[in-house]
Amino acid sequence: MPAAFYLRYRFSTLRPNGVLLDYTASIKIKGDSMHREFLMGNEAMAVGALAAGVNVVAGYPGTPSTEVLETVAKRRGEGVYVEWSVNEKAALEVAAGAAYAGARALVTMKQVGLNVASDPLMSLSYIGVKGGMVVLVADDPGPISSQTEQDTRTFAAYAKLPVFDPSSPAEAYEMMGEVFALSEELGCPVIVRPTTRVDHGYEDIEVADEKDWVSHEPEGFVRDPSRWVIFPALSVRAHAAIEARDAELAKRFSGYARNTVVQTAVPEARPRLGIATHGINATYVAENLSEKDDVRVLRVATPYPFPEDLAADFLDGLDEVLCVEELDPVIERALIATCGRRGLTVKIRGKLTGDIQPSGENTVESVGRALDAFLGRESDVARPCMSPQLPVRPPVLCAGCPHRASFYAVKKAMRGRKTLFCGDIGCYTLGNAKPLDMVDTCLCMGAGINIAQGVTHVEPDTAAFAFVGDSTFFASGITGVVNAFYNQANMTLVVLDNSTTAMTGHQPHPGTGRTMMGQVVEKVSIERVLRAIGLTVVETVDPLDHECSVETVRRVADEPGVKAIIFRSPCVVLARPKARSAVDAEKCVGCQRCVRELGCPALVPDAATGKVRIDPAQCTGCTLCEQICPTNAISGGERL
Ligand SMILES: Cc1ncc(C[n+]2csc(CCOP(=O)(O)OP(=O)(O)O)c2C)c(N)n1
Ligand code: SF4
Ligand code: SF4
Repeated sequence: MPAAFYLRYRFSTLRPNGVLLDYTASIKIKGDSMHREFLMGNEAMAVGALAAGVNVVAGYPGTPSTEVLETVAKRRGEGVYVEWSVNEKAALEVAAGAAYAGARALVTMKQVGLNVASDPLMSLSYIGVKGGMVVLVADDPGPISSQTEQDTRTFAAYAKLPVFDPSSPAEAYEMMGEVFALSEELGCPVIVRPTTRVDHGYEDIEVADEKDWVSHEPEGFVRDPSRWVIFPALSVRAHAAIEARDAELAKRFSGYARNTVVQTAVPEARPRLGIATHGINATYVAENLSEKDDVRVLRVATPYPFPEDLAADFLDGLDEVLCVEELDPVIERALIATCGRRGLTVKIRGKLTGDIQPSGENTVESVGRALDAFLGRESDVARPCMSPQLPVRPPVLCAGCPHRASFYAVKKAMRGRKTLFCGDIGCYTLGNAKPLDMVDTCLCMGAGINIAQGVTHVEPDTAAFAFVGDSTFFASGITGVVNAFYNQANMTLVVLDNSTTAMTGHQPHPGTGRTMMGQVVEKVSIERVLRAIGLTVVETVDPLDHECSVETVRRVADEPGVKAIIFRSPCVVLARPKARSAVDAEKCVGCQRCVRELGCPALVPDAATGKVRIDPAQCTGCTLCEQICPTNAISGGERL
């Protein structure tokens, strides 16, 4: 089965120790009847999990992982339970509980989500599971849409859990059955870590017909405190067992068919140079090699436990190896260790030697340049045409976004005062852009509320505001408010409630009253949560009512202690306009106050006259500009 994948690399396969071995995969996701589908990598993994008989799927949205769970929700059969959990820690614990009860469970998140879920994951590594449990963590080289460029392969080694690194949507689909089988066999969670180009790349792949999907009946939870209750005595035993298991697994992975050594088909070749790679980089390497290149290639699909025996076979007879990797130099370090342990004198090059860029995403072009230098060749490999340089377009809040109105109201209300505006993660981070310029700090989800408290301990005369989105409030904001209230902080919490998780594609959350199973449920009220914590000043305002918003901020900010304003107005992508605003050119005096103060992309100044017109294709009729124009030149807007 995997051989077909490697045929695309135009190499003849070579394993110095003989035939490629596959470990037993008890979950067959290749059925008797197959069909082809053009799938995104994330869709492929979702379908792979369903075909492998997954029973319970939980996750928290985050690019580039989000579509996995959304596809499960769309394509699941009756017996499959799916939820957007309140955050990644909750998701991982829900999946763990299901796996304790013998279910096959999948949990999905982006790489920074694993930081949130790391507490249960580290302990779960010791406790283990009964049903197969797959932890799907999407990494984001670049980063393109994340705070960090962390590498889940490194995290997996830290957690001492096996990790699989797919290099294409088709392989990611096939791996799902293998990892569920392995997890069940070993009794531990297994991590799958695709990167953005595998998550979001499309491929025409062969998948099992639905009638052939595995049906898995969980045994149910069997009470056994000696197994499910973590205590130091259990951890002492478990740690020793994990070390032994991972050493054994490293040997076994040397025979795993997706860990491969291949070499170019140059007649009489005796390559002295090797390339070690992984994931999507394996495809970039293949794109950049031709039959003329006399080179041996190691592709590592299981970076932890590292398949050292296979790596030693690969290194045998080579002078130098270039490690083509993204994020951490995981393979590079493992090869250096292999050489050290086995007394091999092969020079290992890569990120640590400056031959591969130490950070950022690799491309076909950047890998091509690195290979040209390493192989000492004039490149005659036809490179795919470079995409044209596009104008730089910094991200901005959408026209009519209610977050703009909220920021503008706070800005106006607090003008002239010593303030601190702590932001957070979501669309509203874009409030940092000029002309709003309303985000002084942004660290990670939920952090702004605590950072505001920290600053005021040092600067008590600062009026501190913490802006948090509704999804972020539920994910990791509530504990910050409890901390503030309990520790007698003096700050204003501003919840920007657009009734959705907008940044990641409008997923439901506890405040929306919808679940991923399609149920309409009681909303968790942000007001009631805040009052239950003990806040006595909690005001809810429509940010598009500018005057009322400014007056509320002025009043609330002067209250002592922790107080809250909830700016509630639906995301503009979900609330279409009834009528758009327009500028009366006769009345417009060209002062450009609307443009200078709001920065709405629908407001277009005329370079010659200075007068402004409104782009009807973008305007959402939010009326904010109407409310601030000094000559009442703008009118006509209406929101549904
Ligand atoms: C730990 C973590 N998990 C997930 C994400 C991905 N993510 C970025 S913003 C966001 C939530 C945004 O929703 P909300 O707070 O409601 O703000 P909105 O975008 O709707 O304005 C999520 C889940 C992340 N950055 N960090
Ligand atoms: S009404 Fe004004 S501020 Fe609102 S979207 Fe239209 S142009 Fe922008
Ligand atoms: S604020 Fe009013 S008068 Fe000034 S430029 Fe905008 S539309 Fe014209």
